[in-house]
Amino acid sequence: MSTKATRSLHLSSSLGGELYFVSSNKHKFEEVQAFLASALPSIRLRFFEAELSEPRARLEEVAKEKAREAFALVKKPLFVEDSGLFIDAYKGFPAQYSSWVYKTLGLDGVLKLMSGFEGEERRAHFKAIIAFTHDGSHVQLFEGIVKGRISDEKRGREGFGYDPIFIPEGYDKTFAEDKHLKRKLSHRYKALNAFKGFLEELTSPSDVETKNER
Ligand code: ITT
Repeated sequence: MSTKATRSLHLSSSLGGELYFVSSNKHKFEEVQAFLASALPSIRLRFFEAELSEPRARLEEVAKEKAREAFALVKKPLFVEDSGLFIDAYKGFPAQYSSWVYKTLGLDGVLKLMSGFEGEERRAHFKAIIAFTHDGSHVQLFEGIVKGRISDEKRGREGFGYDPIFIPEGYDKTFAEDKHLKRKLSHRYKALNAFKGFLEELTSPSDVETKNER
């Protein structure tokens, strides 16, 4: 059996059909749950609520650190996610400071920062990094990005965080105005889709055998 196939089998059995999502954000969990319930119904998703430390580093580094810290608490296969809003006109700010900016400046503060910017100058994107670990040491990352722009005003009541001021590319509604739009296009759903491919490979015995035969 190839090393990759052995590892897949080991990972698959350590997963045991159960997977933890660790976060302080219940809205995120709801979105993750909605996705996995229909995409991978065989996996039992558990929510472990915890505020994990977020060093001021790139999302990838933050997500890795969060996964390792979460494993010390849960000691079961798990994933975490770190996201951020990146505004082109501010060279990607607030990025890893997204949480802090949301709590301090708030949406009105961000809209103020954007006053005087028009059209292309309002371009922004969301990025999500999912970090999965089954042993607290190996960490796999999955990325999702959605491009869009900052709206002129807050619109909509769905979603959370920056959703009322983010309009995905090719549309005129904010994520907070249309949760179906968010479900279809968001950074989180794209990262989850990539993660889903990995989980499918992990939990499908026939796939392991096929690889084994190659
Ligand atoms: P964790 O415990 O999972 O880290 P969090 O709310 O701290 O939850 P992040 O650090 O990943 O999440 O998010 C940084 C900021 O970006 C935070 O203010 C969120 O509200 C915001 N954010 C994340 N995902 C979002 C989304 O899908 N739509 C709008 N805002 C989002």
